[in-house]
Amino acid sequence: MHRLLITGAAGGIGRVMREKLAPLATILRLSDITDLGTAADHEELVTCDLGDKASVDRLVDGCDGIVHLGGMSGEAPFSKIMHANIAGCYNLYEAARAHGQPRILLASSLHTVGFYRQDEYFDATIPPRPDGLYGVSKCFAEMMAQMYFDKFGQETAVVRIGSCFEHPRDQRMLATWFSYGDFASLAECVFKAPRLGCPIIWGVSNNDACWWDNRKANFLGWRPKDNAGEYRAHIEATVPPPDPNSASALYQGGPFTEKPIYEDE
Ligand code: NAI
Ligand code: 15L
Repeated sequence: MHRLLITGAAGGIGRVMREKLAPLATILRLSDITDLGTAADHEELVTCDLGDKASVDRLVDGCDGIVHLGGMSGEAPFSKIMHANIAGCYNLYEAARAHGQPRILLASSLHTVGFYRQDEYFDATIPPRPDGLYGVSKCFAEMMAQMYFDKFGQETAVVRIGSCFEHPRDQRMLATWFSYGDFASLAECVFKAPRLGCPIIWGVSNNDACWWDNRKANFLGWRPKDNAGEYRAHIEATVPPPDPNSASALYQGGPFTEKPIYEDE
């Protein structure tokens, strides 16, 4: 494709995808509200608040694909979730509708289903059980993707990311870890697929421990390669095991299930 937009490009996943996804497009348009450093020859840097509709409209103009990572990535007061995740998502879909419906890879989260237990195994047709306002905002984003597909034919890969970090960090992440390499290979499949539709895909590596059935996304031909199991011995040796009755051991959303509804500052 000619121009791929990555929102949230200054964030943890965005900084890595800035390098890994460069081969997918001639030009990478990178946006965030925070500093993005210096542009390489193939990069355009755009400071953009996702909550600002006119700015998002200009941001999306001329793009052939979007990896939407920007927004609040954890529990936060409602005003922040509302601005970045809910208004931001609406602004992005409206801009896409106005500018030729570029295919979108949407960063959803396991926190859409955080109140399911760790001894449950299911596919993406299970009803959501979000574990906080952040999870609810990701449910909203997933519904926006479905509605814009049904109403306008806008294609989106809804990726319910587990835990996307360099390495799994604790026992729960032995099941939820999503390696950067597997994220990048999924993005390649999403943007190269002749037909995408609006699937919900579990963003998770090929871990020995597994809570989610991804077979409905098999049509994409994506096969994650990394396995958090390779870190099990290291985690067990360095991270104290959680109390078996704690949220970290009981629920898929782990400690997110115990966070309060934060007040606005
Ligand atoms: P991050 O917090 O490191 O990056 C998010 C970026 O969005 C930040 O650079 C931030 O400045 C930007 N942002 C926040 N509000 C904004 C606004 N109003 N306008 C424009 N930009 C704004 O998060 P991370 O870990 O890179 O995650 C990326 C996406 O993936 C997020 O949407 C997150 O919810 C989702 N995700 C990440 C997971 C993970 O394990 N890293 C797990 C599940 C979902
Ligand atoms: C998420 O949705 C967060 O964005 C990320 O920072 C992690 O906390 C992840 O979930 C997780 O639960 O491991």
